[in-house]
Formats: sequence, structure tokens, C-alpha cells
Amino acid sequence: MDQSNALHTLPAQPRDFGFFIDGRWEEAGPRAIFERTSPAHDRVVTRITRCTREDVDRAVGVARAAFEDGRWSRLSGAERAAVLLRAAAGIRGRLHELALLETLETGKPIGQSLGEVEGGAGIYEYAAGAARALHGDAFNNLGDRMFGLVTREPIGVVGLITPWNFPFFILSERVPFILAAGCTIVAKPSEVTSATTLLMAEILAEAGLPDGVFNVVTGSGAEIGQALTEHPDIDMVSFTGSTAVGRKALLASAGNFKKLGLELGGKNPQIVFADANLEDAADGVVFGLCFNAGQCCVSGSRLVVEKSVAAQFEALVADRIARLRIGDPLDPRTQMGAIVTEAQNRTILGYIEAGGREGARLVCGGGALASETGRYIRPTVFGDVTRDMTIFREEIFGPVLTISTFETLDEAIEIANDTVYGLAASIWTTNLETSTQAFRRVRAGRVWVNTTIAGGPELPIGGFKQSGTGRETGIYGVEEYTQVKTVHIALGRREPWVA
Ligand code: TXE
Repeated sequence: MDQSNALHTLPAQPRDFGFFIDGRWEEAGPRAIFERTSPAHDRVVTRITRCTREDVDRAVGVARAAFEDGRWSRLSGAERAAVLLRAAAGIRGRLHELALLETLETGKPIGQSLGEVEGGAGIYEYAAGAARALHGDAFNNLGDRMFGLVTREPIGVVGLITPWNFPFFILSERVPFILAAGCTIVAKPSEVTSATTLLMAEILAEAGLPDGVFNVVTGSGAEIGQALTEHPDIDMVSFTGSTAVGRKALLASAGNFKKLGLELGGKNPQIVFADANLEDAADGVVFGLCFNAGQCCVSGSRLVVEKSVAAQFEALVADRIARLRIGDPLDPRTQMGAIVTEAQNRTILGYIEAGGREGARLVCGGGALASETGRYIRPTVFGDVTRDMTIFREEIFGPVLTISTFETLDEAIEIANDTVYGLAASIWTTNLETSTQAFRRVRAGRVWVNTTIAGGPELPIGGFKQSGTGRETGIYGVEEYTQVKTVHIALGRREPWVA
């Protein structure tokens, strides 16, 4: 048995968290407390403070002061990089503590949490390099009398609102880039998964991040999230979550025309051509469906498969689903864990019912998986899905796959693009011409060829259409949190305007 298993057990007592402002923990004091119950064990595992609007104002004020006095924004890239590298080491040093909290609050398998926390550390290491690589442009082609410069400056105070599906990983896809750019942050995690964001504040402080540069306020989206998107002293909000709330954030940001980065929902196609390696493709499709129990913005929830192999492929997918290990996320062998909240569980079950009601053919799954504690859903596949069905059109955010068939590449692309979303797409084929045609024509910000949900921080992520605006990670992910300044430098004596 892996020795670390001993570190991954259900704690006897819930862990209490205050919130984090100006480099220090703040106690909940008289504020209300939100008790988070483990989705897999029905046991309270963390107790999180419900901050007030006054706490938000204080956090924003502190972040503003920290930005303006240059304690971080005016450091060199090398100095920022040193802090980010120490933060990466700090994450690795607390790997098991972070992973356990992540699993207890989200219900995701412990093996997956460990991978996400380690992956997060790697993103800080990448972003440390990006802090030093960030640069502007020079224009030496303006003639003898003019020289031009384009510089990049940190945008200012960033409000960071994150969801519950990948609390630590999504945070890690943003925080080191925002810091690399020289900005300060007020973060608000999802109320049901706040613990690892709070621990990250401590890790950053211990890594030498100056006080006030990274602050965390906790509480509900309607109150604390809304206060951040409306706040007149925040220069940019990075929001990851549902398209509906993204729209609210857009409206709220109009008050001071703050810049908004949005990463929203998806209804991502898995396009499988008959010439694909069907075994590999079936494995990839099942992974894309069941990873994080389908609660994944880039989940491959629509299978678009060539008609000549559709029956064979459907059987391959169902066979693999039957062999999945679903259950207690603290068991290191588990591949698919619990559903995050009762509300999300009801939503997914409601979509499964709608699939049956609207006439789709149930291939496998079809409802809840019985368990002594917690809530689990059997991965569910529907065949004979038409494009007007709710399950084809709406983001389900659970392990539910629709199957559509096509006969030509044109038809495959038309089905794939028949959605208001454009976050991700996967293409499975061994033909270079087919894959190139398909990835050029599919309308999505992120395309995988012969794989799915893969990649590292070098490549940017973000959506087309109603899946969002802006890009995170890669050098684009640092530039996103900067603004461009143009400098015109005149050389020589001025040509008089006034005679
Ligand atoms: O998301 P919300 P929820 C989708 C998915 C899921 C649905 C609902 O379909 O079923 O959204 O999940 C904060 N102003 N996705 O309700 O509400 C909230 O506190 C500012 C897709 O959890 O969008 C949390 O921190 N902020 C998605 C964050 O927004 C507000 C990931 C996201 O919560 C706010 C998660 C407001 N008025 C859910 N209201 C993806 N594609 O990655 C809430 N929040």
C-alpha cells in the first residue's frame, strides 16, 4: 500500500477557516459560518466564513494600496519569479494536505486531486519564467525623427471568481499569471470549495509575496461575488463559472467599465471518424465524459461519430464505462467520485429524465448509483439523439453523453458547431487531411487531435462564442492581465507649428 494513503483519511473534526487579508488570517468572529459537507461522506469537513461587503471593501482597499505603492507591481520580473518558484515549492511541500482538502470538498478522486495540485505547482514554475519573458515592442521604423515603444503594464487590482469543479487547478491557471504581470488580487472561491484557495494565500505569504498582494474573501456568489464584479476600485475581473452568472458579471462590470475575462460553459464535441483508432478513441471519449464526473467545462459531452462505425463504437464506449471504478474518492483506485452538491445532482438527474422523455435511446447508465453515503451518478449514454433535444443543447455538467451520427466531414462540422458554446472540441482520425480540415473549421478555443483534456500551461485556454472572452495560461495568460501603453519619442528639434 502507498504510504501516503494514511494521509488521505476522513478527518474526525471539520477544519475551521478564517479569511485572508493583508498577509494575515482574519478570524470569522461574529460572522456567519458555512458548513461544507463532503459530497462522498455526508460529514462536515470544513467551516468557512461568510464574509461581509465591508470585508470585500477592506480587501479591495488593501489590494489597491499594495498595487499603488509598487511593493509588487514595480518589482523586476526576476524578483517576482523568485516568489512564484518558492510558492511552487510550498505547494509541493503541502501536496497531501491540499489534495485531501480538495477531495473532501469536491468529491473528486484523491489520485486526481494529487495530480491537480502537482500540476498547479508546475504552472507556478512556468509562470515564473513568463514573468521574466514578458516584454513590449520597439518601433525603429518610424524615420529619423521618431522612435516608438510599446510597454506592458500590470492592469491593477484583479477580482478573481472561481468555481467548484477544479478549485485549486483553476486558481493555479490564473493566480501566477496575474502575479507575474504585477497585479494584486482579491480572490473569491466558490462557497462550497474554499479551503485550498485559503491555504494558497498562506503558501504565497510564506513564499515572500508582499502583504496585501493576494487576499481571499469567502462567501456566496450573490453577495461577495457580485460585490467584486460591481466594485468601482477593481480594474479587472476574471470569472470562471456558468454562462448565466457570466452574463451577470458582464452587466455588473459596466459600472466602471472594468475589463472582464470570462471562462464559461461548454458543450464540447468528440468527433470520431471511421478511420480513427477506435479503441483509443473510445478510451478517450470515456475519459472526456467521466473525468471529474463530467463536472468539467471541457467535458466531451457530445459524441459525433461516423455512421459506418457508430454501432461498433457505441459498444466500445459502453464496455469501458462498465469497467470504471466509481465510488469513495478517498480510495486511491477510484476513477470517478461523487457529485459536488445536491443541487448539481438534481440537475444532472433532471437532464437524464429529459433525455428519456424526449425520446433518446438509453445505451447505459440512466440514474443514480446506490451507495451508503454520498451521491453518485452512473455514467449515462444516449443514442438516437436529435439536435432539438435538451440533452444535445444544454450544458449538463455531469457524466451524460449524447450520440449523433454523420456521413460526411461537412455534416460532422455542422453538428459539432451547432451550439451556442465554443470552448473545446476533440477530433479522432488517423488521416492528416481530415484532422486538419476539422480543426480549422470547428469553432472552439481549444481543440485536441487524437486526445482530450490534455496539455500544459504553455498553451492558452479560453472560449469562442458564449464560452467566454479572454485567454488564460501561456504567455497570452500574462498579457491578459496587462495593458498596453504606447510611447512616441520625438528626436531632434521640433518643426514649429506656430510661425
Ligand atoms: O456556478 P456559478 P454554480 C455551470 C454548470 C453548473 C452551473 C451552476 O453547468 O451546473 O454552472 O454551478 C460565483 N456574481 N458551471 O452555481 O454560480 C460563485 O460563488 C459574481 C460551469 O456553482 O456560475 C462561484 O464562485 N459571482 C463552470 C462562481 O461564481 C457569482 C464551472 C461560479 O458559480 C455570482 C462551474 C454573482 N451574481 C459551474 N453568483 C465551467 N464551465 O467551468 C455566483 N457567483
